[in-house]
Amino acid sequence: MSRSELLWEKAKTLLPGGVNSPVRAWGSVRGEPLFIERAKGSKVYDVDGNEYIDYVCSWGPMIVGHANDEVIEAIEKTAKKGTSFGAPTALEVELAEIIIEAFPSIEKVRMVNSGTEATMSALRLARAYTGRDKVVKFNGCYHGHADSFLVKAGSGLATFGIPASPGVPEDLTKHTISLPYNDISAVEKTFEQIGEEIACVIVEPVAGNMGVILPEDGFLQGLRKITQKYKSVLIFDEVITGFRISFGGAQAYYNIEPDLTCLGKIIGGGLPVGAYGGKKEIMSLIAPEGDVYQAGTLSGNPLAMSAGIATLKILKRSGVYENLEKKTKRLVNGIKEAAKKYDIPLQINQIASMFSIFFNKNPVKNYETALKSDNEMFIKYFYGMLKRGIYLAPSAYEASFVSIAHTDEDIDKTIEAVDKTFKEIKEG
Ligand code: KE4
Repeated sequence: MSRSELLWEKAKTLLPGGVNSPVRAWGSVRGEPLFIERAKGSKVYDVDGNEYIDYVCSWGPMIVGHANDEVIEAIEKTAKKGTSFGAPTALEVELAEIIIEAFPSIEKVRMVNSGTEATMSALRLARAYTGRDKVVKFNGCYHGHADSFLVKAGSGLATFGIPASPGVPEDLTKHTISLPYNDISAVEKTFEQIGEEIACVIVEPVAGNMGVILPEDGFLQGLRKITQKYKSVLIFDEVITGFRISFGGAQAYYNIEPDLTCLGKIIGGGLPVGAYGGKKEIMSLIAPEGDVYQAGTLSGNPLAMSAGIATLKILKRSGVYENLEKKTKRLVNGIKEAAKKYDIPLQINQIASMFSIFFNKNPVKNYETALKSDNEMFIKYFYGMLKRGIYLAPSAYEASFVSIAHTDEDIDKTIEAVDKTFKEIKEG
């Protein structure tokens, strides 16, 4: 047995499903996960010494590459002075300043320890600010595992969410309405019916949890207009897109100003982090300035702050996003050419340095279409790429990410692996 296999057998006796987060268990690709021992730049290495070009990037955070020298140096320097004080530090002020400068819609920001905490707190804040209980989300968007977001769409419009997990009370999810992504008329109809009861709309401005799905023209603008009309709070969940799509996130790219923004992943440079922020008028309700309670022992942790600051300083340098997009587009074009060469029906949604492949004849513009993709093809693709040294997310409904550490040689090797994998699939 390989070391991965031995560790897997042991992990399954100690951790639920052998993992600390479900998607890592490779259930969607019916496999057994590799245990990763170390990583550097664009590469990850499993415990058996195999090297892979990594497009998971820890689900987004590692945009400057694994074990980036500047990030590691910042963490080491900070760690030598202690790891956590439970007291204010200059580092959290510095990271807050960088975020507020990058996101004009954010006048005040609160650090937390995960994206889930960020969206959970933003929802509580929106409910307090409006005095309303209802929340609108979108099918296929994932905002972390807070109860209010674990809902399945009700059967018709404006019908309330059904719990998507045991342990989530229907009493809570009845306040959540989940609508089809990119369907602005469904949002209009819902607001016409119960707009005065809706505290907020929360949306991934570019969806990254049903595969990558881009907002159709007018969708985000429509959300902004409707929430202003009904005085509901518009929350952009930019946990993935923040500092990924551009230094100012998706809101800068699409020039839309939400009322609250949730961040995570990249701003912690690979350490546990989340943040939510927005207009002073709203954020001032958060304790201790206001009465909306939210707290956290390790919020603003010095190590996470220093890793985040080092990461954002690198991203702020000129040409970073142009280069990321150029590499990503070259990879995507190479994949499209290989699909054409072997006549494999495929859609690719790409923006900046994130993309997804759908084995689907039709353009994928919402969750309902994404679900019609050929998952068996994805599994063949996943393993075909893995055996050729390419490490992809073990699910058709996750995003692939390119980092500044991915070289031209990495991109060439990946395109070659795609060609060989598609050839192998075609020849059966
Ligand atoms: P965390 O609690 O996992 O830090 O963040 C939750 C979250 C919130 N909002 C968006 C848009 C997110 O994508 C996430 C978390 N993303 C998933 C993968 N797409 C994390 C991976 C995992 O669950 O292990």
